Amino acid sequence: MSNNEPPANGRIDQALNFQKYKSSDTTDLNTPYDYESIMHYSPFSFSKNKSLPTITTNILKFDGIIGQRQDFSSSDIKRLNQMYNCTRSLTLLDQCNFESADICGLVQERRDDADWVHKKSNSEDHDHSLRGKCEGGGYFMFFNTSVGKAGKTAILKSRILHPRRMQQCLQFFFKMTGSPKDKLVIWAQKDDGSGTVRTLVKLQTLRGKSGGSKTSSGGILIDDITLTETLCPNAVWHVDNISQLLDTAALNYTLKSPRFYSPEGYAYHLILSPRVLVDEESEKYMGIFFHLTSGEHDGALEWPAINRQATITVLDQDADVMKRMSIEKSFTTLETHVVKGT
Ligand SMILES: [Ca+2]
Ligand SMILES: [Ca+2]
Repeated sequence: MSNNEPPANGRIDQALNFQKYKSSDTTDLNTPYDYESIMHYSPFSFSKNKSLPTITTNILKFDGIIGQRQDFSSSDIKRLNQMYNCTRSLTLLDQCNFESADICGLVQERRDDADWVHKKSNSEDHDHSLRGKCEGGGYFMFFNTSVGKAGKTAILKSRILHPRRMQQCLQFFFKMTGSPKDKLVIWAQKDDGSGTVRTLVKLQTLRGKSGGSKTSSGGILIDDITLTETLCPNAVWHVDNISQLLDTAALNYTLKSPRFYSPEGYAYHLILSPRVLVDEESEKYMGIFFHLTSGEHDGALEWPAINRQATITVLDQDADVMKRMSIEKSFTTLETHVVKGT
């Protein structure tokens, strides 16, 4: 169909309703394509022959949903709130928990070798959003690397997002169960300066588990993607079985993090003490300590490291970034903290 012609079954006098618009002429207000919108036309809108549709959906199950006039969709409400300057999140750009078949408007690339599969939790692979809390529910995206030729690729692409700030942080949960040769590559496609989004920047390459067999027997799972307009944490320390540690660890038992480096190059460790004795009656506190340690760049750094800020966040892992109740504490290193050697 050209820009101004209706489909074969569309009424000529309604051609206006079939016009295509450039993304620069419209705005999606940072919301995904919305099959459930109260504004969406139905399959037989403006048709000459009422038994043939003018609109069919790429995801079949939405054929019966488009054109609904029952109520606003959740994205309709989000867009209305934005258009009329009602409350909106200042820092959340996008998030997806893959619980709906529309996979938040992410698009499967057609010119690659395969597609990601929208998969339901099973006994081996669990969804992250619901983590078994809801029986029979929980979806994630899966790329099977155990079949097909070596080097096959499946690309999942977001719609164009419109950031409002200078910094963005992309976070998601993933699991790679295949061979060490499996790769999950994160790309960002950016404005090339002329308003066209096409400049590709490789952000990171994640690899399958080391020590696995040469031929892959598993795949790649992703879930709970969030894109916020904040600084990403400098380092993430994942402590397994934290609930169990909080209940059963010996008093004043400590756990040491790997060595991390700050953006400036200072090396540091975190120490976690799951049960700390604060006073005689109580031993229910968890302590987290931060200390600098020797590192590869020490010779080139300024010492003592005064007026540097450290922020420690205990991350609530709720899949919905808006509902997380994380705890955050910051402190700045001062002259008075320096312990002078003799
Ligand atoms: Ca999920
Ligand atoms: Ca594909």
